[in-house]
Amino acid sequence: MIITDSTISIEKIIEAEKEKALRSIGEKIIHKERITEEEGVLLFEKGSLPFVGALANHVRERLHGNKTYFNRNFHIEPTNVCVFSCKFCSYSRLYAHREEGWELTTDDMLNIVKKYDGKPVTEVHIVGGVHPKLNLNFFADLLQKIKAHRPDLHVKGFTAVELDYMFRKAKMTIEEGMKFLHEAGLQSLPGGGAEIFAPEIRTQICEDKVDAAGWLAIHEAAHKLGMHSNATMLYGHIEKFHHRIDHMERLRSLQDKTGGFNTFIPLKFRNKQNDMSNVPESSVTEDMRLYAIARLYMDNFPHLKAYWPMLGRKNAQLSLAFGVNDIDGTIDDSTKIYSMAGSEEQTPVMSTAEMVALIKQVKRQPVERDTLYNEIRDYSDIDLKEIEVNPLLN
Ligand code: MET
Repeated sequence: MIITDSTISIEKIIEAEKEKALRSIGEKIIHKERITEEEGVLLFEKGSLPFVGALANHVRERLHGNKTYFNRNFHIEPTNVCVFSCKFCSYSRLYAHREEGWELTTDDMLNIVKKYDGKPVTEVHIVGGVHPKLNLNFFADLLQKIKAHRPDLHVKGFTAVELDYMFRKAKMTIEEGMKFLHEAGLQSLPGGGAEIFAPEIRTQICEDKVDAAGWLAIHEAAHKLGMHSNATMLYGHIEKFHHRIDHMERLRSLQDKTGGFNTFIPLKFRNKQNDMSNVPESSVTEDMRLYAIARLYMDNFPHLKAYWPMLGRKNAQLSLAFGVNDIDGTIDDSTKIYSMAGSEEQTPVMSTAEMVALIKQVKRQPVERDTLYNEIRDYSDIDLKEIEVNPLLN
């Protein structure tokens, strides 16, 4: 079935589905009932793209209407030198080969922040390799200096993997370490390092970094301090459908407990220049099915994000019809993680005008947000030409 007419009701789409078990999942979704793990797996096994897509779009519009969020942000990647050897990673260099990588000083990083003085960015996103010589005090000092220079810039930084290493080296508990960094200026956590939680996959692709329980405990500790965080899932490699659902289930359970997650961000495995280059990448169809099923399963996550530097901007635009309501930020060519893994976005930068045009082209409503999803500006009625010429808007 091809959905070409947006006036076809979701009830009709469910009714037309041949598979009874899928029809019953559809009924649950429209009655706002939670779907089970078995039903999640069934959607992956049997749900056609039009079926899961229409349901996900229904949920997305129920939650957010046409609103599509983005922010104005930049990244700092302090180093790509890393103690870990994740097989899917195209970015890191071991300490023994650090001359092939980069190690920024505090001043280098402050100079990156200063480059944005007077520019209307609202967030800096800090992630990178887990460097054996950069410790908790180094990063606390960096946070303090960034906040002293620009107090209104929201600092979202360090994956649970990076934090786990920092806290262990500092011999602090998770709670102590998190409080220490929070007081130094850390406001939110990004979602990275989650990969796939199930140990039979995790040990094959990233055996030496923090396990599922450790990752979740760090996010829980952040939530307890009133901080918010995001969660990712690296998909499309050697995991099976039930591993994806198991991953989402663990996140959904923690979210029931804390409510501290903002956004779920599926991350597509890209296969260039890494130890898993023999594994083929997922198709765009499978990517869109994944977004849709994630929207249906993660019923307590307010937002679903398509990270465009990984997916390419055109596919990120397409995902707006499959449950996605956020396409991350302007980025300003400040991250190398996915370009090094072979993404078509080799220099990830989008102006606000480009971001707005991308969203408007598919008849959605572009809304700039801050890290915590406070709305900053609705661009629906602002002319693209005006955005291009006004430095405060672009
Ligand atoms: N160091 C991070 C992690 O494994 C990833 C960010 S840089 C590739 O969680």
